Amino acid sequence: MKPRFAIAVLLGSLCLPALAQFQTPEAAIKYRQGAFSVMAAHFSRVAMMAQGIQPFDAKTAAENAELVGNLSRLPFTAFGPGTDKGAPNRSKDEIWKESAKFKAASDKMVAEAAKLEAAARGGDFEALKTAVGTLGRSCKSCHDDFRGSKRE
Ligand code: ASC
Repeated sequence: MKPRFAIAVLLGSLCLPALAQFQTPEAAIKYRQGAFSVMAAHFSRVAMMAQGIQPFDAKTAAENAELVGNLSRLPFTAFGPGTDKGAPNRSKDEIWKESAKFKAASDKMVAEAAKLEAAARGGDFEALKTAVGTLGRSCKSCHDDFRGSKRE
């Protein structure tokens, strides 16, 4: 390895943890908002079937629940330090002040989304209803604790 290249690689790897995936706080905020919003769209398609608002179709439920499972794993990485401001958002300071509690809530949501995915794949309507209820409560509990009114 040429020395100049080696230095570039070293500098690149040193910058990586800080910048993990986002160049700016605004980019992180928009990313997590986008992930939540697409997740909500797919969750609501499953939830509407579970609630009898839409007819139950096992294949549609499984496809949407799989997306919910995958999308649930995205937002947490976009709540890094310093991403409280940079674009309008509803994050509360508790996200960073009680970061272990926030991480636990996020992990719970991801786990419940995985259960929803498994239930939908199994095709059992009662199991799907239960999983929709648990995941919905996990969304709500995190909103109650960590989502506030809009800030710039
Ligand atoms: C949704 C959605 C949420 C949750 C929450 C459940 O479909 O967008 O944030 O369910 O409302 O209480």
